Amino acid sequence: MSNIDNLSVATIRVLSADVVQGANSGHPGAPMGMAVMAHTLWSRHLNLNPKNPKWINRDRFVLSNGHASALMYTMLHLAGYDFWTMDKLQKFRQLHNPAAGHPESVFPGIEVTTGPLGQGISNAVGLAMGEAHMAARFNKDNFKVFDHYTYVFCGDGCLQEGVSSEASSIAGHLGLGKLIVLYDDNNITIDGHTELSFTEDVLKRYESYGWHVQHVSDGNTDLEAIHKAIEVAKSVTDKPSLIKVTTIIGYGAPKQNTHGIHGSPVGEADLKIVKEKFGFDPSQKYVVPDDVKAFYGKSLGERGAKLEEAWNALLGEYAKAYPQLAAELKRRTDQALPEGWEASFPTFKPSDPAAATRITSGNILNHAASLLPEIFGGSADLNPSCFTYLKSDKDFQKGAYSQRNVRFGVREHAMAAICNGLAAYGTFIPFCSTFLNFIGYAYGAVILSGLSHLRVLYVFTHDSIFLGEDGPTHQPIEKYAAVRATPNIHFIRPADGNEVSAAYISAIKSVHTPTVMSLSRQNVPNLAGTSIEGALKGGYIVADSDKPDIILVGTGSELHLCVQAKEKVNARVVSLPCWELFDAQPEEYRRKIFPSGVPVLSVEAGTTSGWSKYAHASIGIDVFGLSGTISDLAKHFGFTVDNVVERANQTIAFFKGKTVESRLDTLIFTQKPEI
Ligand SMILES: Cc1ncc(C[n+]2csc(CCOP(=O)(O)OP(=O)(O)O)c2C)c(N)n1
Repeated sequence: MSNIDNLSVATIRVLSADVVQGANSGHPGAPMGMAVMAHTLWSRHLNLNPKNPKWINRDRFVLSNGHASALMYTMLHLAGYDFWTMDKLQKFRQLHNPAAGHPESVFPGIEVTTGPLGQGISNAVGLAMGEAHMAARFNKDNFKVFDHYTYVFCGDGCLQEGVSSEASSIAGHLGLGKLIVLYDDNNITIDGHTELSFTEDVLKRYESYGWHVQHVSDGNTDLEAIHKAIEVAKSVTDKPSLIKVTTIIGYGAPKQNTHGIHGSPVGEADLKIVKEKFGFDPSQKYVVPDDVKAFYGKSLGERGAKLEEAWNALLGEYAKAYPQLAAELKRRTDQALPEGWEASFPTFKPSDPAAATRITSGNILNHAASLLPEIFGGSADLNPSCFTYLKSDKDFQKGAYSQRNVRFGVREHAMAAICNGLAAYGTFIPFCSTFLNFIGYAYGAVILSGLSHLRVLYVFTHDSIFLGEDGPTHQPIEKYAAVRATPNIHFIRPADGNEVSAAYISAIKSVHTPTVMSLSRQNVPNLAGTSIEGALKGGYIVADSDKPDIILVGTGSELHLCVQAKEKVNARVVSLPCWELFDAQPEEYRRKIFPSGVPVLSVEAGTTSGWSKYAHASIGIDVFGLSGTISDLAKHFGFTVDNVVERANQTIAFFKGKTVESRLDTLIFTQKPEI
């Protein structure tokens, strides 16, 4: 290594260790071990402009082993991001400081939120698919407006996770040549040596996925070998690349090569030894030598700024040659929706034929996709059931990256993680589909959609016991409550066609929030009184009475039971397709819907958990479902008009003569959710 490379690598090791020591919390081992990888990639390969972190043709860098966050902040600081001041590094892991425990994508230079192992590398597959699609749609001869790499750092942990196997398998199938993963092979995880639980030949596994694989045997000092391996990986254009880089965790620390250095600070005394070993003054902290600053300013900062300048010039020429495409590209990168896009969403009348909301969803998704080319996605092998195939397009496959239908295969977790990557890319509205109950498989990534403020459309069907004969393995019970309890997710369970239109409009408009749609397998009638405007408020009155004895509130396929029950009960009927949207309405509006003095009975074919927020009584299901015909299941679980009428009368009788406070009269001491 040259002197400046040596000094830079030492700076990365020492500064990362200082950052963790300062917080007295964090993970110094991986940053110290990966310092040569980081320095090689960032100073010689990574194309980004720290002065414009959102430059659309930047390389994407993902730190999949997010616990090595001290390395992320160190590199962002060295790279010259104005945002990433030394002060922020010194407040690592302190409340409200962006240098959080694990990297969070709301901050500049961090592409995706990582920490739950396996997610980052899977998001990166989405980022690489995003680049491939944008290039196929927008590039022209001599105008490579989209032309960049997606780089990933990951460790043993990420490659043990199932989600990374799913995502890597599809990445190999798709031949994503611009995805390059550097695997920190240090043989240590939290419990100890990888011999305890991880002994397969990872390179062989990846080779069989269809990846190009290489091994760098000395990742602690051999910068040139890492550099060369990255060069080779870049030259392989038809396969993703995995470079296994063997390193020593905590390189340079007395506890190096042990799990003791994985997740605890180096320790003041040992840190002095580290600093002496690397030629730093042990009495000083948070030091970046001027030479290193200057080197990064040139090797990354100036280089990146020049690259963007050249790209801007290219874009200028492109705009002259292809003005319409250039305008569309600008709209996509601005994430602006075309004027008047929502006006054309269909409305439905009671005379329109009954239809399963999954089928209406299929039609509306196709309508939306015809207006918005940024809609891109697919199904986990359930297109014929979920109706999520875009008729305008063919399959997104190797050699057909311009198409929009992704065949995710039976890989629900990776599907959701890939959609997060696509959303994070910045020019997509990704969607994906499976049965609602299988959200359990995808949940690790779904939570991150919410946490990372990513607009992903989860089109989940077969949303209740009324899927029938497939039985309890496929019937969601607790899922409604689980999703509703997750912050920053809209769970929308539309009752009919109008509400499906509303679900899509809301999902597309919610730029910073994912939407989980809960759609029926079985037919539901189009109801009088439903509307797009009402459903967009999350809850509204569908049918009313002068002085109702009871309020029947339903969602999805149970709303029509409430409407029919009203013929025999003096009731107001409320549709509540989305709690989160409803809770965000002004208090006055919410109180008009659920006033004091009238008991509320909820009717929903899932867990009753959570309904006490609005209702005094509930018809629901708090056991697993059963296999059977729809009508037998309806009778067994009490989802018949007769039972709703009977329970309504019981509820009215129970509350007669008692003071009925609105359930909204509850004090909830909590942070307000962002909508
Ligand atoms: C999904 C998930 N499970 C568990 C953890 C807790 N965890 C953090 S790091 C780690 C071990 C990772 O080992 P490796 O990737 O080899 O990291 P290194 O020891 O090299 O730092 C574990 C289990 C996590 N962050 N995410």
